[in-house]
Formats: sequence, C-alpha cells, structure tokens
Amino acid sequence: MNNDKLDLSDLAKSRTSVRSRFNEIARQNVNSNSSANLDSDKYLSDLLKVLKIKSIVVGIGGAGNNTVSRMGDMGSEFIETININTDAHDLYYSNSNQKLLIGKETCNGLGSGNDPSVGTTAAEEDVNRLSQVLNADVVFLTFGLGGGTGTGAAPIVAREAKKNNATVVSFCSVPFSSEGTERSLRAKKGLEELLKYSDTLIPVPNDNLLRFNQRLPILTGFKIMDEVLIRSINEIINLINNCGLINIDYADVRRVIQKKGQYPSGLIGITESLGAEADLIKKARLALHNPLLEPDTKKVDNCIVSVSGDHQLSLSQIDKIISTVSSEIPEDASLKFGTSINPMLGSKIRIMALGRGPISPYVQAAIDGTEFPHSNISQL
Ligand SMILES: Nc1nc2c(ncn2[C@@H]2O[C@H](COP(=O)(O)OP(=O)(O)OP(=O)(O)O)[C@@H](O)[C@H]2O)c(=O)[nH]1
Ligand SMILES: [Mg+2]
Repeated sequence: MNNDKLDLSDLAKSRTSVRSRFNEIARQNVNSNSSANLDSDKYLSDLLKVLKIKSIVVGIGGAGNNTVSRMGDMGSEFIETININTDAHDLYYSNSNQKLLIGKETCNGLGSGNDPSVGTTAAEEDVNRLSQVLNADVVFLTFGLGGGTGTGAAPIVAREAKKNNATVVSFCSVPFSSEGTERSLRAKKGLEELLKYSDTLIPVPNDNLLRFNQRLPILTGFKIMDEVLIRSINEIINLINNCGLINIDYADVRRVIQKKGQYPSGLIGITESLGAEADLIKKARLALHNPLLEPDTKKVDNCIVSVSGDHQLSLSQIDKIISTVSSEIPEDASLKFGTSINPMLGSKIRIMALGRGPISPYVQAAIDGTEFPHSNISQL
C-alpha cells in the first residue's frame, strides 16, 4: 500500500468532523495534478472516500439492546451498531456489530439494579473505551428511559459522542404510566441530563401506543415501540446515505438534526399512502402530526420531506404532499423535499417528515422541572 492510500484510509477512519476531513484532503491534494482552475478525477475520488458520512446506532441498556438486536431482523444489517450494557447476560444475547460491557468494577456484569446513578458511574468507568468506539459523524442513541443503565449511561455516551464532534440524535421510550411513578421520575431526571448533550431528542411515550389498542400486552407494546424507533432511525440513515441524489444533501439533513438554540428538539413521522389525492393529503398531515409524538408543528423552523415510490410516482402526487406539509408549518420555515425511487414499495408511496423546532412536552417538563404530561388514555 503506498503512503497516499494509507493516509486516506486513516483520514476516512479518523474521528474528526466531516468538515475537517474535507479541509485535510484539500490540503493534502494541494500538489495533485489538478490545474489551478479545474479539479481532477483523482482529487474528486479521494474526496469522496473521506467525505462518506458515517453513522452508528448505539443501543444502551436492556431496551436499547433489544431495539438494536431487532434492527437486523428488519433489514438494517448494513448499519453499524454498538450495544452497551452493565448486564453481561442481556449483552451476550443481544445482536450488534460491537458490544461494550461497561462498569465491570461497579456492576460486576450484573446490571445497575434500576439505579441511574450506578448506570452513570458504570459509563464513567469506561469513558475512554466509549470515546474510542463513538467514532462517527452522526451517532444515534436508542434506549428505554426509566431503568438504571439506559437512563444513567446514555447522557455520558451522548457527552462523549459530542466531544468527538458527532451530531447526536437520541430516541428513547418513556415508560408506561402503569410502570409506576418511580420509573417516570427516573425518566425525567435522565432526560434532564440527556438534553444537555443531544442535538435531536425524541422521547416516544409508551402510553401513546395505547391510543391504538388499549388492551395491548406490555411485551407487544415494547415490540411495537422497537419498530417505531428502528423505522425512525433507518429513515434518517437512508436520507443521509442517499444524500446528493435528489435535491437533499447532507448539509440540509445536518441543519435539521443539529441543535439550534439552547434545547434539543425534533419531529419525525413516517406514513404510507396508496396514492389517491385525499389519502396523500391525510398521510402527509399524519406524518407531520405523528400521533405518537404530538409535536407542535407551529414550532417547526426547518423541515425535510422525503417521498419515495416506484416508477409511477408522479410530480402532481409529490406536489400534493409538499403543499400539504407547507400549509401545516409556519410560512417562514425552511422546507426541503427529496424524492427517491424504490421499486420495493410497489403501489405505496412513503412519506417521511423530519423537522427541527418542536420540543417534546416530556423534554419541556424536564427543562421546567414540572410533571410529565398526563396521558389521556382513560378518556379515549
Ligand atoms: N422498546 C422497548 N422498551 C423496553 C423493553 N424492555 C423494557 N423497555 C422499557 O425500557 C425501560 C427501561 O428498561 P430497561 O432497558 O430494561 O432498563 P435498563 O436500561 O437495562 O436498566 P437496568 O436494567 O435497571 O440497569 C422500561 O421501563 C420499559 O419502559 C424492550 O424490549 N423494548
Ligand atoms: Mg437492564
């Protein structure tokens, strides 16, 4: 391997931000055969190698490990994953590319005993190893709030990822009310810490699953929640990986997922339509007003809508979706749309809305030190 290749692969793997990788390659290629005014293919191909946006998905604690394990079953095997836990048993039986047992001294591989401060100490014990593996441009965290490991360790994982210049996108479930007040108090404390280090923070309340089926067995509820979290993460990763194809580039995505202002926000919704006009309008609205999150869409200041369908996807269908979304968010909000052709969708049209601005009422409660919103399930 010549020195040029060695440098490039080191640079591609380096923990620096995509912008500094760009600057470095630009510097290294100063004397390439590009002329002063034109750039050579050699320069462009070098550039592409180091500009590839790297994302990793990190599952923390039992719920997070389960979610990541199920990602493979849902056809996301190409995504790089890391499972982190204080519980050796859960970690062993989970499925991820890399695994990290944290806090061997603190927990002896036996879990945190539902104590977030133990989860935090366990993560601090392994802070150097965490820092080494959190090597990506975008780090997705997924875990269940309310226990000890996810709640206590996730903020430390997020902090270390941010130290490495990553954009941190956190998806977490909020425990069912039926799991008790103590869990919900722990969840709120966890959010309080997490909001300091997340760019996008989307808590998904388990209770909202009951809107669709009040008799839902708890294990089925967890499975559905896993799927919600996986689909959300997958769609954002697809968007990042397909950047530059049609209309949306990584700068657009980064603008939406990066924190603006003091607190992290976020909105995501994914729906599918069979393409009739009335249904397209309904599903475009539903993607934006995701009933699992109930975001305040009047707070959206930046939004991406991605529409995928097979070769029949028409301009007028896309136009219907975009004009519907546009009428639901503030006039001065920036709205970008992208389209991609996916023959696997058959006759369905998939709509994904990703937005910045709305702060989850659960995050707001953690900021204000007030109670979590009450679920309205009994009134349904
Ligand atoms: N989506 C999903 N949520 C789960 C699952 N299991 C538990 N939860 C939720 O996640 C919360 C935290 O539970 P765990 O992830 O088991 O806790 P932990 O982070 O491992 O913490 P300790 O076991 O106390 O160290 C629970 O209160 C549930 O609301 C699961 O398999 N999938
Ligand atoms: Mg556990």
